[in-house]
Amino acid sequence: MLRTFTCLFFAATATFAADSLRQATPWASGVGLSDRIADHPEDWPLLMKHFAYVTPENCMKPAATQPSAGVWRLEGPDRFVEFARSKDLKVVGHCLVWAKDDRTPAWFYQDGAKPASKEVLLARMKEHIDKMVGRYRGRIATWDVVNEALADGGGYLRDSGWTRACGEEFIAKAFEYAHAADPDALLIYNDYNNELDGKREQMLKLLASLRARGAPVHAVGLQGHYEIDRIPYEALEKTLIALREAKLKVVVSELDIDVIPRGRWWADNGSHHEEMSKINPYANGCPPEILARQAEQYAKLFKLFQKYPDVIARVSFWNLHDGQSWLNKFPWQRVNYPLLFDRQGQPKPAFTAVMKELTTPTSK
Ligand code: 9MR
Repeated sequence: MLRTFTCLFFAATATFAADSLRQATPWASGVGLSDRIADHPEDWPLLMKHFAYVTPENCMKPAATQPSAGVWRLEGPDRFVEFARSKDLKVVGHCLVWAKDDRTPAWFYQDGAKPASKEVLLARMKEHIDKMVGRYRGRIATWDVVNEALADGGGYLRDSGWTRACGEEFIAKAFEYAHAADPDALLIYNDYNNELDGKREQMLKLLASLRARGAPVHAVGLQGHYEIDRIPYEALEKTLIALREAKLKVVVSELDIDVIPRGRWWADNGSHHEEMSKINPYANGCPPEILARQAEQYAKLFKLFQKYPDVIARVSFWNLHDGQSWLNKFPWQRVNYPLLFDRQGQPKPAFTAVMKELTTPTSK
């Protein structure tokens, strides 16, 4: 009798865990979501079954929240936060400063006809951060404070209105202001390709410098926008080890695996754009062998993550299912399949492979 009960108990536990990502991961399970999630009840069951943390895809960005000086658009973020509260989901605020000129509303940098001074720019940044972090204090426990400040292709920081006026000080200040506005919030530095050799060293230099200034950085976001057959497992592992040594937590903040390689889009001064914008190989469905390869590569990624449960605090996907992925539109229009769930919200081979990896004790 007891044995039967025990078996049933374990069978039930295993079935439940093998079925739900948020039950199976040793870290928090998250997802970036369309800002209109509150209007889409058809997405709620999938969302709540697998994810505990939600990041609004666009509505909390500076360009959306304060498009011109003192003009605030907070209905979208308010609805998002209220929706999350009603479903008992935790919100990742994204993002307070996006250190790219095309992502920062131009007014931030201008003071009449001349460029804003460091003092003016920092005062504007403080006002923005105070408003956002203060408004959601107690309701948003995690913030992407600074996004994408590291330069691509070597060097150190990305050139932007922020660095031109403030050097690297704006990054430390952003963290100080966010911490002052909510001392309980977990504060993240978020970037892409920061696990790669080269950009990793730039990041470690930045983190050391922030630490020396006493800036309250609690975790690093590795966005994890990968491409099939080009997942940088080794570099990623080196980065996880380096961040463990630096005593920083890691969040994989925007995970996906594009099945249509896109790297060449940025090569050779953009001269391949015209040719590439015609590439749409899977418009009528993704071949099973591609989905199988993607599944294998996702599983290998999760196998690696599982070696670092003390480092990885959260893994968030960027979008709920293939039909909602930003990669259907960026950098050109195509039908893409980067996530664990298909356009009907059904589990793909990648989901099965990841769950198998997470629930098979021998693979750890
Ligand atoms: O997925 C987002 C897309 O809908 C927006 O048009 C774009 C510009 O705001 O940002 C995308 O999300 C980005 C995220 O905010 C930061 N990391 C890279 C993400 C993909 O570009």
